[in-house]
Amino acid sequence: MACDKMPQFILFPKTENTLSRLRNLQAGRVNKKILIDAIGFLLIALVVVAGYKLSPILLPKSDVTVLPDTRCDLHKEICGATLPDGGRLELSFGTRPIPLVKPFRVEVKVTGNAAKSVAIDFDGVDMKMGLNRPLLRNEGAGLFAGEVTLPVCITGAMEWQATVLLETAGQSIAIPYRFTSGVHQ
Ligand SMILES: [Cu+2]
Repeated sequence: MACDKMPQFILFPKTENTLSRLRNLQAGRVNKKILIDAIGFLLIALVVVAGYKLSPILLPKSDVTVLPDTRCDLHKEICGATLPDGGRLELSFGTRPIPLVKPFRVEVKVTGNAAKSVAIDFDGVDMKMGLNRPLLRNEGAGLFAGEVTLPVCITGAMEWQATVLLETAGQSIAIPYRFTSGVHQ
């Protein structure tokens, strides 16, 4: 009656060899399944971690967003913004109108507020143009400067957003400026 309790033994010769081979085969299948599950899980974890790490790179992170003065044209003039805790910021480009493909100087002047660092992020409003975010050098007395080169847009005219990213002791402030490029000059 031992056979009734272990019906699988009827189907296979009762040799130790076959049984151990069967066990190895089953163990192998289980191991393979666990391995595939583990790889799947690791891939998902990798995507989640990469997405989390990349998100502040792709979308500049800030505590406050301040809109610049309206009706200011960066192609022609210096454009200011009033900072949340008082103080002013002025953005200007060394070459005007703003050129494409040729590098130009970017200047940010901060007054009435201690800036720790200033970067500027250039991207298309309706078109992702890749990461273009120079960190500006501190030239002293609240002046931060650097160089940037903008690519030509294949569709011709396009709207750009130049977001000044200002780090002060207390907070990070984003000031999104807009301008259009590729219009015949
Ligand atoms: Cu474009």
